[in-house]
Amino acid sequence: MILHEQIASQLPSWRERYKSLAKEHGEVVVANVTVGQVIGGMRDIKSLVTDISYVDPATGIKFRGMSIPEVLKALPKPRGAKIPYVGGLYYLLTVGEVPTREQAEAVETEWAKRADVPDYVFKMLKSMPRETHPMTLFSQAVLALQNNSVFARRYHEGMKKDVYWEAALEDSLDLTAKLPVLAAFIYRLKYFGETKKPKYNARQDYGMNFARMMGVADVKGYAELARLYFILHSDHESGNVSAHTMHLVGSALSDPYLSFSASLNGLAGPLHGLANQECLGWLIDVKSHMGGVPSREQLYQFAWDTLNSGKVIPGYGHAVLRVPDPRFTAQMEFAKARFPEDELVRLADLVFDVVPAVLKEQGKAKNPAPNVDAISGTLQYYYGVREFDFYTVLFGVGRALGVTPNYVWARALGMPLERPKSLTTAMLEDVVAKAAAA
Ligand code: HAX
Repeated sequence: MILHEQIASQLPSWRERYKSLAKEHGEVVVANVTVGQVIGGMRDIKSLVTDISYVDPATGIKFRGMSIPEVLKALPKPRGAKIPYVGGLYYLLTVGEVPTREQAEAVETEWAKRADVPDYVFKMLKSMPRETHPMTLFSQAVLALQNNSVFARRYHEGMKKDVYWEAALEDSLDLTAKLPVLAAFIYRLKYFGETKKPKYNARQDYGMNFARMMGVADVKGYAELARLYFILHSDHESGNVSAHTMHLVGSALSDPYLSFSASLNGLAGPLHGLANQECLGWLIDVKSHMGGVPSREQLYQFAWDTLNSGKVIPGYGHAVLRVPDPRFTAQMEFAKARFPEDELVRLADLVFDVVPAVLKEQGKAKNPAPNVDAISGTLQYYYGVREFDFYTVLFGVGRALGVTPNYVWARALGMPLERPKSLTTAMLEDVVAKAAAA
């Protein structure tokens, strides 16, 4: 299988570099850790390694060293499409090289072979109360698949450490292949009461399959958006909650299903993936409050009213980025190229014009610029996917494309159990007292 061969050929040199860092340079200091970081959510502590993506505060995410516009330009596209194959992105993230059309299509073929979901998973989903949050259903479905884990089975049979990654890759491909089916089934079940098992079509790509299984009216248009959305949400280096959770749980040698289900549970938090449903809610609130797209002055006032009521303006600010998120820009360009007159797109554009200034005046947010969530719901809404609480599931499908290659490489490089050290408050106060006395 194509990804397997590529990883296998790169592995000796990566292992050598990794081993040399650990064995010969283990004592070299990377950075100091401050009290502020210890009590501040470990913010910015440089303590993780990944070669799959890197977030530059000044320019945004780079996938294997490539910016979003470069990735969207370089990856092969399905015939007649403007947005690349998701399989090509998966190849790029996993292997570190831009694939040829054949290589991208080989990943798509691999997914088509593995997309079948066992019946008991649908039964389980159907038996859940209808009001269950779709992220809960999604995470449960992933967990339900766990008994098919090649990694777990082979581990219990006595797998050698240096081939962990092969079993991890098997699970990763099986899992990512099934996610569009699960997500689309949850969508049709929860909001339309449909119980029919969606069918993956081997002649269509990942994005087109998803669009068709979702049952949207404009399948071709939505397939383009689905590809863009999954690509943009795939990876954001490894310190964010969903990626870090996958890494942490995986470091205990929990298989990819167990690890990704945990990752989804982190993604479901309001400060992480759930933010995208809140962003669109805020935009629609503005629209209904003002009876349409407001004037700049009205929007300025509405933004201040939101802040004065103690709420954040969703879609703005970022823990690491200090510029507009290139994932926001890519989605805004997508919308402006296809439906520039849409009211919500015009409103999102106006918000982009007004809100950064408001946040700057308030002076709290370190980054007053938009993040990925400021526009993503608007695009879904345009294509008729208007159930806000489903949006995080879409994020989850995308996120799997980044966290599973990370999982595979973590096993390939023999990354150890993650175990940071804790201190008590008194110990921390002692550190401060000693620093003051010195
Ligand atoms: N509106 C109002 N206040 C904001 C703000 C916003 N959009 N963004 C930051 N602030 C405030 C913070 O609440 C914080 O206030 P306090 O000091 O009173 O606690 C202060 O500015 C400093 O925060 P920061 O250091 O700039 O930002 P953080 O790293 O703490 O948080 C967040 C980053 C993204 C969580 C934050 O900007 C926020 O809450 N934004 C709105 C929600 C949102 O868009 N979340 C989606 C993030 C993207 C993502 O990860 N998706 O999965």
